[in-house]
Amino acid sequence: MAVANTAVGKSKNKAITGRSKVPKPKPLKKLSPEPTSATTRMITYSIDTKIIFSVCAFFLFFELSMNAKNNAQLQYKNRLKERQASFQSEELVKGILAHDRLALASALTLLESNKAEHIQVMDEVIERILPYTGNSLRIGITGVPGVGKSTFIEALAREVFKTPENKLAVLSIDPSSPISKGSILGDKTRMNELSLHPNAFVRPSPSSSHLGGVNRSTRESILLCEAAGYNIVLVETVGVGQSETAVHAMTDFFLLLMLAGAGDQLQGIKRGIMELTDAMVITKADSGNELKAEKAKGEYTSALHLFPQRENNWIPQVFTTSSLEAKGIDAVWSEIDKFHRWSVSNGWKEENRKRQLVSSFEEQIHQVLLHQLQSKPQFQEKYASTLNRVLSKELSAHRAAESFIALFFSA
Ligand SMILES: Nc1nc2c(ncn2[C@@H]2O[C@H](COP(=O)(O)OP(=O)(O)O)[C@@H](O)[C@H]2O)c(=O)[nH]1
Ligand SMILES: [Mg+2]
Repeated sequence: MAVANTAVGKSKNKAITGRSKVPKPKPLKKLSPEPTSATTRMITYSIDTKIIFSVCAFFLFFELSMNAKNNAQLQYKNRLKERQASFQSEELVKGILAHDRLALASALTLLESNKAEHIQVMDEVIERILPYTGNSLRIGITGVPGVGKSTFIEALAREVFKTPENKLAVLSIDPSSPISKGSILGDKTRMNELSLHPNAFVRPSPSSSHLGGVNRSTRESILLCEAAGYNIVLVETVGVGQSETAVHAMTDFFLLLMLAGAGDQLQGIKRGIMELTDAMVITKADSGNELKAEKAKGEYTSALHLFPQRENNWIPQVFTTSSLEAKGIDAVWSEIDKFHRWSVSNGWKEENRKRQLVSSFEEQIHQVLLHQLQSKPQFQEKYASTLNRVLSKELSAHRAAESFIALFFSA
């Protein structure tokens, strides 16, 4: 179109100059033909391409800037979380070392959490309080539900507090019943009377929190209590399942509570647990039950003699008690105290603690390894296929485990 306009303009100028012979006006240059459809397509195409390019560039720029912004935000949030975590762990450590009950309670709550940031905080806290741990007598108490553990602990605490400097922490492992979805330790877990004592700290221990289960969380709960100034830490556990062996592996003195006349079978007490006890207590020796309790004491004393001698040469005794009538509790406490002084003076306490740490370390290796394997995306599939080969008798369990682990280490 621009070309056509110029032609018209030139012929007009010549007419104005007034020359004699007015030249025939040149025929107007033929307007260039209407663009063909191919040209239209080309132009449209080039315009489209430009538009597309610009749009793409815009979106690319937008995306990049958004990404950069998001990354910056994420980094900021992570830095903030880290700072909050270290701030939180700093506060907790300070509080615990200042023997502040609230700080101890908060730390124990965080131990129960599965949130990554809480795990990070608690890992930091545990590491920092470690130098202030270990200076306590750790007592494990086990027995079937209803045997009277919680009531016994309250009665024992009265003995403990006859020495005013004593500070007692009670951790109750309460494996909530999977059927009733409720606590099987019941209301007594709270130990209301004991909880009110200024030198006592009562707390249900997380039965299984993050990586490591009962063992790790209870062990770390014990450490927290020690760092918070408790010189006696008592762990109550139900004598069913695995928790009593776990508790034995983290305490210095292990006490088994039994009912008179209920029968070992009924009480679900395995021979293995009797082998672990440092003392046995026949509970509820009152209300006409005294003779039965004395008889049970004799039977269990003979039964304990049948076990091979302990590596530490300690001879476990059997006691009868009534927590309600405060009978026999003082004898049990003085036995525990005697054991403690004896095991400190002959080095057994230290040796046993060392062994416990070694097995705890080995156990954690298994746990961490398993956790890392489980976090691999192919874990489920490979696990199922390898297990099938074991079930179909194609592979032995040992070979299967080796090849299963190799799958992940070679990847
Ligand atoms: N007669 C009598 N009853 C007791 C004694 N100790 C505990 N009990 C009762 O036994 C029941 C279970 O006690 P508890 O301490 O909660 O047992 P846990 O489940 O082993 O902790 C409660 O009703 C107590 O009152 C005792 O020494 N004598
Ligand atoms: Mg109880």
